[in-house]
Formats: sequence, C-alpha cells, structure tokens
Amino acid sequence: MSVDNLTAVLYGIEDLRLEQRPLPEIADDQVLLRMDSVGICGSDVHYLVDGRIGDFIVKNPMIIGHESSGVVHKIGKSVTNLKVGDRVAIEPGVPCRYCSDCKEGRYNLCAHVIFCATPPHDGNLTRYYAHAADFCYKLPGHVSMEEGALMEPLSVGIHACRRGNVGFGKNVLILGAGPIGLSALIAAKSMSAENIIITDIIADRLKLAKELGAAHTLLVKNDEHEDDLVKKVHEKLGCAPDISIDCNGRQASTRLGIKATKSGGCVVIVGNGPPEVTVPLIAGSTREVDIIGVFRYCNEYQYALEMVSNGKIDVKKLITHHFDISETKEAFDTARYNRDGAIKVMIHCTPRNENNPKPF
Ligand code: 572
Ligand code: ZN
Repeated sequence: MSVDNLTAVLYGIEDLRLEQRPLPEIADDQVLLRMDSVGICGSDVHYLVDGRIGDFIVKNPMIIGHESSGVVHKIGKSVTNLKVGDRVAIEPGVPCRYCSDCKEGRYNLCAHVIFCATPPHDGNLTRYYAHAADFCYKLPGHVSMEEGALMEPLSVGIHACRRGNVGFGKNVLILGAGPIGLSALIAAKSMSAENIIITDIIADRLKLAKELGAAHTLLVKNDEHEDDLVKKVHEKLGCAPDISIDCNGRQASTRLGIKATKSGGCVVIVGNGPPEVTVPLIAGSTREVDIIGVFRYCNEYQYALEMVSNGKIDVKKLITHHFDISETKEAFDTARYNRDGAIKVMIHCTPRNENNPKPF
C-alpha cells in the first residue's frame, strides 16, 4: 500500500488542490521530514489570489507553504547533525553555498537560492518533504512544533531589527501590525528597545500588539493626512523614532516612516509593496535618514530558537487559528479574509499536539 502523502498544490489563481503525491527521494545531504505544522504566510495568499508576486509567477503546479516544522523520518547517507525522530524547525531557503554572497554570510542574497513556495520551487504543506539537513534546526524538548514553524516569520522580524540596529534605549516605530510587524515588535522588545509604537488600520491587531509589549499604538485611517500622522507618532512616543520599520510596504506607510523618523535615524523596508513608490527621498536624505533594505533573513534561525527556548520571546500569541491539512481551503479563506481576527493561521500535517511536549 502506498504511503499517505496528502499535499496542497497550487495550480494557478484560485486553484488550490489537495492531492496525493509520491514520497520524495532524499539526496545524501538531506533528510526526509514528516511534516508537522505549516503557517500561512501573506505570500502564500498572494500566489493563491494573484498567481504571482512581481516576476515570480506560478506557471506550473507548486506545493504551497514555507513556515514549517517537522520530524526527521529518514536521514541521507552523509547527514551527521540529525537523527530519526528529531523535531526540527525548517529554514525554507537553501542557498548555493558557493557564490560570494553565500561566502560572505549573506546567503539570503544568493541568486541561486531555492526557497520553498517561491515559483518555480515547491513548498512543504505536505505530509512528507525532503530538505537540506543543515537548514533544519533541532527543537529543544519544551518547544512546540507550532513555535518551530513560527521561527520563520520571527526570523524576518529579527533580521529587520538587526538591519536597523535596534538595541538598548532605541525608540522604534513599526508600521503594520500583521504577523511580520508583530514579529518585529517581539524581536525589538527582546533587543531591549526603549519604547515601541506600532500602527495599523485594524484595531484588533493593535490590541494584540499592546499585549505583546507595544508602549503605544496608532490606529490609522485610510485617508488620514500624513503630517497629522507624523505629529501623532511624535506626541505618543514623546519623541521622533530612532528607527522606523515598515512592515507594510504601501506608499503611505513608507512615506510616513521617512517623515516621522528622527534626523540621523533609519527606516527599514521590510514590507513589499509595488516595485516603485514615490517617497520624500531628498527631504529624508538631507536629514541623514538612512533607508535600509531587507530581503528575508540570514543567520537568524539559531538566535530565534534560542530566544524562544530561553523564554525571552513568546510567539505563541501570534497563532489565532488551527486547521488540519485536510481543511487547507478553509485555512486559506480564514487567512485571506482576516476572518475572526486571524493573525497566524497554522495548518497541521500531523494531528495537532502529537509531537508536542506534554502536558499542553
Ligand atoms: O517568509 C519570507 C517571505 N518573504 C517575502 C514574503 C513572504 N514571506 N518576501 C516578499 C516577496 N519577495 S520577492 O522578492 N519574491 C517573490 C521572491 O518579491 C521575497 C520576500
Ligand atoms: Zn513568508
């Protein structure tokens, strides 16, 4: 009898199917994982709704999902860092390891990276999945599989904070309180930022942001004048932010970030909006406001895991919904329509809690 390898495959716009796939073969340096938890990311929803993000177009059926954890089911011949039964967080982007970007440690910039569920590469919302063993991170016994999956968005937040030099005493503005904005908030707290103000257009998200440690929140209305918003940020924070982290990407958000940041501060661009936006670049430049780019993350998984493991970071509150892989369509509907205050929707490829520390 063949093994159940139920898999979520995106065939094109609004065409997400569950189907059986053969068990993947593994290379010598890979492990076969029995997948456990997979979070839905905004990019997964984009590929479902638009069939593309920029030049990355779903031209052939693609397995969706990249925020994930699993249990080692089989190891390749040359794997020494893992054994069967290990519970792991899966870093979804495997770079070439040979180019100058990889050699310099900035492997997120590798032009040859194979990133799960970025076309044309398959993701891992499936029951069995093969991955490079050195991009799997063993979870300590007390860390749950869901937390393992959340190491991915958390790594984005940590990378953004590191790129902006968030640290002790810094006042931070975070634009956008979705999963990435909230991850940046959690990361900034863990790096001893002084006060953090976070914005969003959805009040529920700001409520959660408060629970996660934001000193101030700012509910933004769509048609609000940006100079009024700058004033509000400064009034609430008591000063201009040293660092603004734009997790939104919309023009209005990037503009507010540049205008609100103190002279000599920096704006970190995490959110991806349209490829070209109009911003007050020269007004920012003449105040020596640095604009810093972010592309995913590199070298953050180990730190993210350490912070969750030692209790300095708690990501569990980000999870608002749980679904079984057989309910993938409902899970995506919940994520895309922000149903019931959805922040992070988690899909379980193994029955929930089966691989988790007990008691729950
Ligand atoms: O978890 C990583 C991640 N990265 C995202 C989006 C969602 N999740 N990015 C935005 C889209 N870009 S991209 O360069 N691209 C589709 C490869 O436009 C990557 C980073
Ligand atoms: Zn993502």
